[in-house]
Amino acid sequence: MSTTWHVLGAGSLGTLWATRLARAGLPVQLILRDAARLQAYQAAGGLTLVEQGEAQHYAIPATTLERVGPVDRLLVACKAYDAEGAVAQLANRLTPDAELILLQNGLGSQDAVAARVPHARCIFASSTEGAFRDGDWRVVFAGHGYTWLGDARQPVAPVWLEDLSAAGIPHEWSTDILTRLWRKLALNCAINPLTVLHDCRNGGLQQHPCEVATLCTELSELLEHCGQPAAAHDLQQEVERVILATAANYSSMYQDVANQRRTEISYLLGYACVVASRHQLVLPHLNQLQQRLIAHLRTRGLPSD
Ligand code: NAD
Ligand code: KPL
Repeated sequence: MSTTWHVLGAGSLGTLWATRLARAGLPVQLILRDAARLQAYQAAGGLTLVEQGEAQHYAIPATTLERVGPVDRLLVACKAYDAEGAVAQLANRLTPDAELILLQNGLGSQDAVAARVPHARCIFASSTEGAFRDGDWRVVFAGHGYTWLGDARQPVAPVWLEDLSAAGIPHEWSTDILTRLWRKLALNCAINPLTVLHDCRNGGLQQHPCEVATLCTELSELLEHCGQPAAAHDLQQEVERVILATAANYSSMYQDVANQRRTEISYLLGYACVVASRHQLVLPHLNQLQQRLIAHLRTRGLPSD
């Protein structure tokens, strides 16, 4: 009998993973916040995944944080700011050999979760897949991509990667997952806040080449100081390439702000600034960007953390 995939956070990525695992015949159970969410889920009768305009319904079993039984394998698909609190609520249900897969973008939340569950194996993930919710319990698979998974403390790949292959989830085991996460964080820091402040699509940043270049210089300096020179390599060229390749898109942070949702600023730009100050690095443009973004979020009535 395969180990059950417990999915904590039935939002965009959680649904994208849960539905593909379930349709491959693998055991999946959703863990919902409380009885009210469970009741709403049961009324909907399951999750819906929309792929290329076609909606498929999956009646995946669900339970609540309070009622979940022993958990061997946990996919944590909450936002970065919710991950630690959500995991803490079920820490006493984790078995001695439990493994957690952390899908959060940015950095900081993974260490916070790992500190809450010191006996569990925490696998970090970085994904370029794209999904969004277009209704309660309904998710649109918007962009095909790849997910890198890795464990900086234990380089041996887990056997359950074969479940991901069976489910058609494109993935690769990475022995340098921290470098991947830092690189993605740097890309997000160079692009996302500027799209919010200039109120533009990613392509609009082609009108601000000096601002982008200055941020890339400071971010590269930070990466070098953090022992991540590979993540700094040709950063500016990659940022420019991503701006061009995604010119018509709105960044994830832009979309969060436009939809009055809390951003993950503390795990992206905020994390970069905290680490810079820990290294006593003076990065004036990065700090100024953070202050401008915080002020912008406050004027929109959004949390600035
Ligand atoms: P989301 O907001 O769509 O889903 C998060 C879900 O977690 C929500 O359903 C929320 O109700 C649930 N949740 C929060 N706290 C909970 C708790 N205590 N108990 C149970 N459920 C709880 O978020 P998302 O877009 O799926 O993003 C998840 C993470 O993945 C983020 O860090 C994001 O940056 C990253 N990511 C998302 C995408 C994407 O395309 N959506 C792509 C790459 C990375
Ligand atoms: O990941 C992104 C995001 O919007 O969050 C890209 C497209 C790389 C822009 O930073």
